Amino acid sequence: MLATIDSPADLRELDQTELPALAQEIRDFLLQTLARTGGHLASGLGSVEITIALHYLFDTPHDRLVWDVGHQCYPHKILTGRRDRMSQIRQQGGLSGFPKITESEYDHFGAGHSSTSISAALGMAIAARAQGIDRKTVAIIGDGGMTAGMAYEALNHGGAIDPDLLVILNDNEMSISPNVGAMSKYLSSIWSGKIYSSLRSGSKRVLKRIPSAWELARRAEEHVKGMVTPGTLFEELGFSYFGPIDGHNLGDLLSLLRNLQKLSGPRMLHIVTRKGQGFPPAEEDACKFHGVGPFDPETGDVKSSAKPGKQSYTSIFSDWLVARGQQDTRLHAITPAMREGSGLVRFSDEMPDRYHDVGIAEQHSVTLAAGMAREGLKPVVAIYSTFLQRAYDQFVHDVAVQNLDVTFAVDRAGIVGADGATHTGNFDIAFCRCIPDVIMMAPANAEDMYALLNTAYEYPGPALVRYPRDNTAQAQATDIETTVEIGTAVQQRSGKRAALLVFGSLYALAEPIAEELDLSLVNMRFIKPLDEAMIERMAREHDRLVTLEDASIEGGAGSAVLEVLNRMDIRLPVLRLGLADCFPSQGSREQVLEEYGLDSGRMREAIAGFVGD
Ligand SMILES: Cc1ncc(C[n+]2csc(CCOP(=O)(O)OP(=O)(O)O)c2C)c(N)n1
Repeated sequence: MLATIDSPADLRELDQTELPALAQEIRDFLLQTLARTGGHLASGLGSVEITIALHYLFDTPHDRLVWDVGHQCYPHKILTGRRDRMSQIRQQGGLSGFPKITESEYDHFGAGHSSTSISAALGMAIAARAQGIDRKTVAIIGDGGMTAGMAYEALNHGGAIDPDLLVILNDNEMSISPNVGAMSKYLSSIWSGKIYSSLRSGSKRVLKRIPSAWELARRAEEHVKGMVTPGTLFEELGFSYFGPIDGHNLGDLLSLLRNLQKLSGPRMLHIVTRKGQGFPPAEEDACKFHGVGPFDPETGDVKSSAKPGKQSYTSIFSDWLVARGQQDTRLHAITPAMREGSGLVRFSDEMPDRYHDVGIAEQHSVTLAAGMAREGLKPVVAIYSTFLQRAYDQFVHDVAVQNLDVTFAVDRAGIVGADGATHTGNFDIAFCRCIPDVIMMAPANAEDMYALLNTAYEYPGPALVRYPRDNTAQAQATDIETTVEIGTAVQQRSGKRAALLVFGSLYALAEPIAEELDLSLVNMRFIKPLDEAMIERMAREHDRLVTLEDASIEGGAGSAVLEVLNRMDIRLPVLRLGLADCFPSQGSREQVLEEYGLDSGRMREAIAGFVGD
């Protein structure tokens, strides 16, 4: 059946009785495809039925579907004419792993970061009304997405202005790891409470009897509402609440959605699904299969990507955090919903009282840390560079202005690979280095990583260590002692003509180039404060300077070097290597670095040309 569906129009040709079989085909297809490529599996397996139901009933692309985060939209891509390109998802030149407005007319709003869907859909619903267009708008958000403040800002607004907006709350009790927080408990209590069973039997009876007339639909609404008083919280916010219903039961989904289509105003449908549905290894360990590399579709065994003698920067941070936490009980670790990705699993197991998963709440995570620091704790916020963007004002206003002692472990700084532009951490240098009293560092290797984390932790104000989604040569030992003097760089090599000033992990690529071209080589370590004496000496001893960073050139560390030279009134040619003014594309980290001229071959060529070789 799936082979005959090239658009939702084809889907609508099917009889409703054929849809469960189609759901099975989509699952099989997803499994076989992602087993080869890897990607976001578990969430997509859980959203198959709701995707079918929405495209079956709603007039897409005229009606708008807005997927939150977007990692669960693979079934949507399969049903909207992209089935043949699924084997290239998240690869260079292939389909994005998220909805993307330039990719399809069915992708009504781009995503990647979570909890934007209700706001965007509300904006669209307001636009439809303002333009006199008869159209339905649907936001689909997970229970994880519902832990972010932005989702409530949108509910608060939408519930007061009567938009024609349907919010589907896809509740699987999982964020990437098990979901946290009071809202998560509230949703579970609705589902597990007695009300559920009475609703299920009651709603089936009701739905069978619902004729299409408006008045009866309204009466049905009242009836259903009467059965689901636990949704009061959403009702109080102005949303008519429906559910919870089993989000894998296509019959129930279609019946209820048909009636919801006839209503207007802000409505919320709460569906309960299972992450990884239909693939036992993913049902049992949804976290492992949230975003997964290639795996065996029979057993679920994931192919190892470990490289001998190498270690990820994340795992070094993980080792450091555990060791430092054992030594200092003031250390509290905070993550906005990224326990696994940020390397906090061991810390959470070993020091659960000092571990805080705050949900997808980056803003809160940073101000929470500020509050802790104000009272003498030593918080470490583990956060991806791209998600730190969410907490910029909290970083400036709550931490930096008050010069509070918060350590930021900024992971995924620079090129991230398959997630592409929405997740690339290319802006953190530019947006952090303009803030007074902050120190910002970038390690060139494992030993640096330990030393700079120790330095950040000892520093009594805001300190950031940025490191990439990459491996480095294995560290000799876990070092929680060594610190370095603030604002000092290390000259590693003396050469002729030009000096290569390297900020961070691209150092490993720069070293052989410096050897080959006989250039001076400096591991800058600090982005802020810069080692101005070193920059001045390098500028006076050489004809040219080259700066290198895994970050946006605009506003980046190389630009900071130019500012220093300008202040010193030193004039010499400077080549700044980094990410040009762009939203970097997706691919493997190596492919993307190559695309932007940051692989060793192209870098060597650019530097050789610049120094006149
Ligand atoms: C602002 C932001 N922070 C963190 C993430 C990382 N992230 C991606 S998916 C996800 C969990 C989403 O859970 P949920 O919305 O319930 O969807 P599910 O995968 O359970 O279907 C998280 C934390 C993100 N995408 N955006």
